[in-house]
Amino acid sequence: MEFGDSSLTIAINACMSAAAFLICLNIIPKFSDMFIKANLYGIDLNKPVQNEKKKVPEALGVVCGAVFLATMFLFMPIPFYKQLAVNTPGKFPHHEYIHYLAALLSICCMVFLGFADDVLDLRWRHKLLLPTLASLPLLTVYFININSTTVIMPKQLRWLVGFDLNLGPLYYLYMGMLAVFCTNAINIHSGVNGLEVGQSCVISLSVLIFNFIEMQGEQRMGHVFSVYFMMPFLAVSLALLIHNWYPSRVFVGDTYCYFSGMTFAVVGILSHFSKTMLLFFIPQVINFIYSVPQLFHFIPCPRHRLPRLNVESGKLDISCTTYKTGSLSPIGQLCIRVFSLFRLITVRAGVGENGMYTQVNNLTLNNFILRLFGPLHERTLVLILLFIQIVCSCLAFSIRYQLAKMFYES
Ligand code: P6L
Ligand code: UD1
Ligand code: MG
Repeated sequence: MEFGDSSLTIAINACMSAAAFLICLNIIPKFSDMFIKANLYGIDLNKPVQNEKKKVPEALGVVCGAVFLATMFLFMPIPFYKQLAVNTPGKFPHHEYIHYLAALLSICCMVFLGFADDVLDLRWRHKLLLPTLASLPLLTVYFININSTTVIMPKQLRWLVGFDLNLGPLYYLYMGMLAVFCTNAINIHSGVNGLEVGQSCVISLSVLIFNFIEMQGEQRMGHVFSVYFMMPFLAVSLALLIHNWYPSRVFVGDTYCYFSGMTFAVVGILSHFSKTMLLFFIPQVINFIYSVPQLFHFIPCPRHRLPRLNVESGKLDISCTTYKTGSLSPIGQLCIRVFSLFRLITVRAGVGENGMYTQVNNLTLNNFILRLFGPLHERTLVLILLFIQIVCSCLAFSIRYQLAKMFYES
């Protein structure tokens, strides 16, 4: 396919994305009541008491996912219109077409499994299993069609391991883990109105910028493929963001987090920029690393770790987890000691009855920001977090284009 061709198909994709945006924007409110009737709702935990009984429809990400999939199904034949018009037997590029099918199968699986999670409230270990399962179609196609498992080594290491290193099966493990990481990292960096969708919008916009920069290079078709997925994704996400923005009229649910994480993983893997993709996840990586002690239960992890509303001031305070002093495992104690050494946590010993308990703030980036800036209004907190996401995207670009020069030629 020539370059002129792909600019036409990109333009068609952009128009279809605009239509998807408008459709999503209009149908999400219409679905809200149906979701509440079907018992798919949550309570906004950070709103004052008079609002506490108000049901907010949850898992509206499934509407976005459906509109996204429909858009892609309609779009899919378009990049192949020339071959379809002629349809010479044996000439159709099946190996290219199968990429679209596998990508959409993986995303579709993930939306379905994410919706199941929202309806059934699955356990944490399932949250690791589901993305692994959903990424299998993708990995199979990667194996059949691409099967490139070598990574280019930085200049400084070439004397030791050579120009490149074949990771073999480890590379497939890495790709499976990428899907698990992307989905769950977005899901746990959440809890204030608009954050889950907001961060996804910033990431997809960054990916689009990266794709348009790289489209001039050798790997053009990979980046065009990524653009085809990212534009409709950004469109449906923006529509959802408008409804999910403070004060939320709908919640996105785990469905959306899985859908968005999987879309990023699919695009990163099939278009060969998974490492650059990870660079756009810096806040999520930091939030994940900070959360590790609670995720592995070295420190108790309550069901919700989102910041707590101070009803008098109307602002959000840090939320805490409490444990009996001295009851932590040695690893938990070590985590507390290391984090306090770097002043990353607030520890209050001697609380509760008889002062037998210790309180630590929940280990999330949200709480960390609140520690730095003091109590904030929910909307301010989201804006700060999204601003951090944007700054980190700029950092990612400078790492990718400046720092990478020190390790790789060109
Ligand atoms: C395809 C191509 O562009 O080269 C890549 C360029 C290009 O290098 O590959 O993305 P690709 O593009 O497929 C590599 O092969 C860079 O973008 C890179 C291999 C080594 C990757 C190393 C790290 C990835 C970071 C993952 C990066 C080169 C510069 C390396 C600097 C490394 C610095 C990373 C800082 C990240 C991140 C900050 C993380 C915050 C940590 C906070 C800790 C408190 C994940 C980090 C995980 C940490 C456990 C198509 O055209
Ligand atoms: C993850 C987090 C949890 C956080 C939760 C909500 C971990 C390990 N898990 O759990 O700490 O509390 O997301 O984001 O980090 N809600 C709000 N306001 C919002 C978004 C959600 O009040 O802006 C509440 C609602 O009650 C909603 C519920 O969170 O019903 C949804 O939580 P869910 O997505 O099921 O939580 P997890 O993803 O399991
Ligand atoms: Mg969630």
